[in-house]
Amino acid sequence: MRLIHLSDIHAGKNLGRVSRNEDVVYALNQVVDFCKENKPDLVLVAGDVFDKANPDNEAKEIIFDFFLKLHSLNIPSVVISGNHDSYEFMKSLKKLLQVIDVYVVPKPNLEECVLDVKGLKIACLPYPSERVLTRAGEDSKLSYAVLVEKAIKYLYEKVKDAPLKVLLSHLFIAGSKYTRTEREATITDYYAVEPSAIPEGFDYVALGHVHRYQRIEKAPTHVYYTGSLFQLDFSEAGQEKFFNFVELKEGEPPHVEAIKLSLKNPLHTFEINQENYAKELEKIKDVQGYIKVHLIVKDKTKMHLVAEKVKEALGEKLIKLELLTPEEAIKKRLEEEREIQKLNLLDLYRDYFKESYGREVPQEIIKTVSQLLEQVHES
Ligand SMILES: [Mn+2]
Repeated sequence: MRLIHLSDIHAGKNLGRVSRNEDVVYALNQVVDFCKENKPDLVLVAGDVFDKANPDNEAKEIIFDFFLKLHSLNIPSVVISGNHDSYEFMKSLKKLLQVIDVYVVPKPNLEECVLDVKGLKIACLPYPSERVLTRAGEDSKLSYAVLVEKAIKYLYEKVKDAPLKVLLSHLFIAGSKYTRTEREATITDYYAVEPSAIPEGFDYVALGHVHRYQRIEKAPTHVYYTGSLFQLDFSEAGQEKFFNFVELKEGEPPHVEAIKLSLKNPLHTFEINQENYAKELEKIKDVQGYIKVHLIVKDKTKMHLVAEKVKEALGEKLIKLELLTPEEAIKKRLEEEREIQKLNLLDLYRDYFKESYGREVPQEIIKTVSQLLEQVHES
C-alpha cells in the first residue's frame, strides 16, 4: 500500500493584494506528475484545502481540477477539513466528489469517521473545533486536549484489528515547530495535544495544521506534518516545502520519503538602509518571487522619496514595505530571531488575567474565551 500525504493547500490564499493561486497550481501539478510516475494507491489530504470558509471560484476550480486529474489516474483521495475550511462547505461537496473517488470527511463525527479504501483503514478526525468537541455534553468539563485524545482513542478502537491503519487529522501536537501562519489562536498550549495521545498501533499518522515539515519524534509511532505546499507568507520565507510518499507493509515500519516541491514564488525579506538604497536595490531587483522590505530610515525628510524608489525598482514583486527607525529595526530582528509571538489573543488574555488578578486563568474561563475567539473568527 503506497500513499501520498499532503496538507495545507490553502487554495485562494492572498498575500497583500496578490493571489497565490498560481503557487497552488504549481505545487499541485508537481503532486500530479509524481502520481503519474509512481502510481500511489491513495492520496490523503490533511485539511486546509481552502484558505477561506468562502473560497473564490478560481480556488474551487483549481481544487476540482486536481481531484479530477487524480481520478483520471485511477487514484482515490481522502480529504478532511482543516480549521480554515468551512465544515458546511466541505459537506456540500461530499456526495458530488464521491463520484470521482474523492472521499470527504467534513466534520468530526465519530460514527462516520472510519473509511476503508483498498483494504487500508483510515481513521479521520477533521479539525476538532472547540464547539464541536464540547457539544458532547457530559464531557464538557474536560479540557480540549483530553477530549481530542478521547476521540483519537475511540477511533483507534474501531480500526485496531485491521492489518494496516492510519490516522488522518488536522490538529496541533504539543512541541511541534510552527510558523505563525496557522492562525494564531489555534496554536497555543490550550489546543496542544500530547504526542503520547496517539496510539502506537497506527502504522502512520498523517497530520495537517502546522505549516513546517516535521516528524513528531516524541510520538510512539510515525507521525508527520508535511506542512503547507508553498510559503504562505513571510513567516515561512526560506522554508522548503514537501509532501510525503509512504509505503506501508504489514508488520513493518513504514517507508517514508519526503518529496521536495519547487516553489513558483519564493518569499524574501530584505533590509535596506536609506543611505545606500540604490546599491542595495540593485542587488535584489532580479530576485525571483515576492519581497518584503524593511526600509531603515535615519532622515525622515527624505523617507518618502526613498520609499518611492523602492516601489519603482521592485514593482509587482514588492508586497510589503515597512519603514523603520534603526532602533525599531534592531528590535524587529531580535523578535524574529527569538520567534517571540505575542499576537496570540489567548496568550495575551492569559497575561492580562495574571496581571489583573494575580493568578492563572481558570480552565473554565480559558474555554469560554477560546469559544468566543472561535465564534468571532467564524463570523
Ligand atoms: Mn493551515
